[in-house]
Amino acid sequence: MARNKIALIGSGQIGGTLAHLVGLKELGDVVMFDIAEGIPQGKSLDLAQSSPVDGFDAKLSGANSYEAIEGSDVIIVTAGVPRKPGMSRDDLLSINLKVMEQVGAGIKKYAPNAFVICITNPLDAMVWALQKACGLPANKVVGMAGVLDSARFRYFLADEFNVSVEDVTAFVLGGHGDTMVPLVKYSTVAGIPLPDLVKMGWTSQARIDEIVDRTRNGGAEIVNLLKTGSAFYAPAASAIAMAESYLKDKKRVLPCAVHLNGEYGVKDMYVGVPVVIGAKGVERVVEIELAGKDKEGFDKSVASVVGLMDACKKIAPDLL
Ligand code: A3D
Repeated sequence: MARNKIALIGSGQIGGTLAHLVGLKELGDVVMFDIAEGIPQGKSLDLAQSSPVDGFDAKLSGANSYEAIEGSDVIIVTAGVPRKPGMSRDDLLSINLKVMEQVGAGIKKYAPNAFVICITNPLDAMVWALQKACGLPANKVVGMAGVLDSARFRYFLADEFNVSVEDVTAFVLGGHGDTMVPLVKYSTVAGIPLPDLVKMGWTSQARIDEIVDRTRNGGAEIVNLLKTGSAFYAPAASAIAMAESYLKDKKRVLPCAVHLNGEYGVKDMYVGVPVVIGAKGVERVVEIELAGKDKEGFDKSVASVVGLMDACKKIAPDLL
C-alpha cells in the first residue's frame, strides 16, 4: 500500500511540529510548503535527518510552489500572519483572507480529494473562507480549535484532581477562544460528570469556574509567556489527532469547527461542535439539546463568529 501524502501549508512553528509528529507517528510522507524560501526545505531536511535516530520511514520535502502538494490525502493549513501590535482585527482578517484565497486556489488545482484541516486564525472565519476558496465539499474541510480547547480543559482538570489525563473527558462547543462553551455536565473523570465530583467533595464549583476561565484564555496565557509567538505543540498535536482519525477511519468523536447546515439552529457557517471523523471526512454531527446558560453561551459564540464573517464579506465580497 502506498504511503499517505500529507501537505502542510505554512511551515512556521506549528507546521514544523506537525511535520515532526507525522514522521514520529509514521502517518505518511510530508510536503512542507511556505512562501518563505528555504524554510520548508531546511526544516524538512532537518527532520528527515532525525528519522534514522527515531526509526521512522517517511519522505519529507519542502516547496515554494503548489505543484508539490499534488494528490495529497491530507492538507493542514497554518499559513498566515499573526496579529502584531497596532494591527486591527480587520487588518489581520484582510491579510489572512488573501492567504486563504491563495491556499484555496492551490488546493482546488492540485488536491481536490484531500481532507483539509485549517488552523489559521481567526479560525472559524478562516476555515469558512478556505472552504469557499477551495470549493471542496464542506465535509472535507474542517477547522481545528475544539480539540485544543478541550485538551487544555482536560489537562487543567487532571492536574486539579491529580488523575491521569487519559481518564478525563471534556465537551466543548462554540467558536475558538474566549467565547468557547465548555459543557461542564458532559465533562467527566472516568465517566463521573464534574457536577457529581463537586458533590463528592473532589473540588468546588468556584474552582471549576476558575478552570473554565483559564481554558478560555489558554491561548493568551501562552502568548503572554512566549512574547514572540503563540502555542504550537498542543495545536499541532490536536490537528494530528484529527488527521489520524480520517486516515485510519477511526471515527473518533472530536470537537471541530465544521460547516453546519441547520444543526444547532445554525446554517451555512462554521462553528465548533462534536463530530465523527472517519474516512468520509465529517461523517456525523453530534447534536445535543442545549438549554439555559449553555444555550446562551453557544448563541453568544455564534454571534461573534457571524461578526467575523460579516467583516470578511465586506473585505472580499467576490469570494464570499
Ligand atoms: P508562524 O510560525 O508565523 O507560521 C506561519 C507561516 O505561514 C510562516 O512560515 C509564513 O511564512 C507562512 N505564510 C504566510 N503567508 C503565507 C502564504 N500566503 N502562503 C503560504 N505560507 C504563508 O505561525 P504558527 O505556526 O505559530 O501559527 C499559524 C497560525 O495558526 C496562526 O494564524 C495562528 O494564529 C494560528 N493558531 C491557531 C490556533 C487555534 O487553536 C485555532 C492555535 C495556535 C495558533
